[in-house]
Amino acid sequence: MRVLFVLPALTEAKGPFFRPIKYALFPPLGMAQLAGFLDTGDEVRIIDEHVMPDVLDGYEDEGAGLNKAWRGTLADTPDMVVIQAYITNAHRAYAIARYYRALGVRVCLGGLHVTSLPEEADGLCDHLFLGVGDAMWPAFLEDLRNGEPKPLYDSKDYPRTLERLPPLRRDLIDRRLYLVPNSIVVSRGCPHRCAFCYNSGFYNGGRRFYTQAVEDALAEIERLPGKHLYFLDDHLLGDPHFARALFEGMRGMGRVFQGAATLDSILRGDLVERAVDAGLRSIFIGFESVNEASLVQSRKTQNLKSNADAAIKRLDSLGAMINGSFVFGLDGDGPDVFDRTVQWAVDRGITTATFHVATPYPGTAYWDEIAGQGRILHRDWRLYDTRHAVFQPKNMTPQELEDGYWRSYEMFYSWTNIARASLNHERALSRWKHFGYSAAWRKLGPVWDVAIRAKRLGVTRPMIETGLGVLGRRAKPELPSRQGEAVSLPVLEG
Ligand code: B12
Repeated sequence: MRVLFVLPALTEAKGPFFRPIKYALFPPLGMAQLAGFLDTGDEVRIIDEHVMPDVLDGYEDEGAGLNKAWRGTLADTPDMVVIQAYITNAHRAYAIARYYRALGVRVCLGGLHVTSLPEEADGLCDHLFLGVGDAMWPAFLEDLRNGEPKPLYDSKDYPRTLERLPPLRRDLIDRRLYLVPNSIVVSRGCPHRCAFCYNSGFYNGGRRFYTQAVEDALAEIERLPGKHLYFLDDHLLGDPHFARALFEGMRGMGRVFQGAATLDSILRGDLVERAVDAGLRSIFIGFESVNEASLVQSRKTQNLKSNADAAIKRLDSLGAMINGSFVFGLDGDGPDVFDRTVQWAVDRGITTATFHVATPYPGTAYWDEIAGQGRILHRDWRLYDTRHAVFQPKNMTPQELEDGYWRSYEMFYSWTNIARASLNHERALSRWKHFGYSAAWRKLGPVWDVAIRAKRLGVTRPMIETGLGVLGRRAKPELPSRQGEAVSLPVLEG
């Protein structure tokens, strides 16, 4: 079988003049995972439109033909096309599905967005997949071999497990195209139930949080070259037993890594010390809001119960940088929320901040609430990118919300605030680390862009590692220092 996997990109990621670095951060792990289930005799290719030529010419639904870059390749004559739709790329995913369907190619469509709104995929594909793919995808392949593939597969009808998965087909990924080819996922889902999170709908009807076997996770890590890893798990510390065993296994591997976790997990036991000991250098934390009413609305109970200052202090004393994530426009927020949030983050020495315009995703409790109140402004999913106000906020206008969002980035990454925030660390080394890192990330955009266009991201990696080498060193001398470098990337900025 000739199988083409496609991760479609949204228009912005394909801009002829500027392509934000965030689209070249991570390879399509979901596609590489599904490709792992195919037979050795199958011919397989993954196209990630974020970093490769578009599959189709033009972004119009009608009349788009195969891009000449792909003529004469597998993309020209596949037997089956597998497409992943997330919210902002859904429009593009549907165009690609239509194109191949019209050619009579078997089209499989899955991913977060079609799981929330399966009706949108009606008539666009031969097989629709709802939910996480790891168990239903091999079941589909089996049905296909037996000549009885079904039109609809739902992950709630299959066991949810990461045990005994075939290794990801990383050989299908061109590492040179990504800044962080060593991204890795060792779990699915999250133990929490925040109202705005896609998890609430995606993992319906079955296990909502589960991990790989520790040995499998360690084996996957061993297969990755270099030092730096980025765990894309929603909550790396979500299962303390698993996390402890993982960090124990990673000790001595000489890795440096980044990942995401919740506030409460930073304060629980000594897990975070074990993580730092294993190489954790920077952590993504969803603080979400400085307003209690907004935290209540988003059901972020783990934040309400936790002492943010204590968690930040603890990470600072361990030399781990923080990428804080904040959402604006929840019902507890008024027009003062932007200044207050930036001030809060600067005062606490948060190294990098990721701001989001609150965005109700279909399938979430937050969507149900806002849509139920008739506050959704439109359903152009391309603008559901957490930078546009797509709903009527309670205490400001949509324009005020968007303006405040952009202003927050400007304020947070002003030289004055970078300098101020840098000074809010206990140790001098952490202060320099903070200053160097946030300055580099925010102010060197054009350099990244050139590197992306020249497909030379691989070249920039050691550059950053060297640049941050000294800075990544452990702040606490009594904890054994295993390695010098850290690449610390904030992720998923809007
Ligand atoms: C990496 C990443 C990106 C990368 C690109 C995607 C990539 N390379 O895969 C980048 C940085 C470009 C990106 C951008 C955005 N992202 Co993003 N991203 C992620 C992240 C952190 C990891 C994705 C991943 O690798 N997961 C691990 C793999 C194994 O899982 P998977 O990709 O989901 O694939 C599995 C299933 O979905 C399913 N599946 C998927 N497709 C198909 C197809 C078939 C046929 C089948 C059978 C199964 C199947 O099976 C796969 C294997 O189990 C997720 C969060 C997360 N933990 O998943 C958010 C996430 C996907 N992103 C999200 C969002 C909102 C965005 C943005 C739109 C907004 C933002 N501010 O970040 C932007 C887009 C920017 C814009 N301007 O519009 C949301 C999506 C919500 C939704 N309803 O669609 C997520 C879930 C984060 C969140 N918590 O809200 N993102």
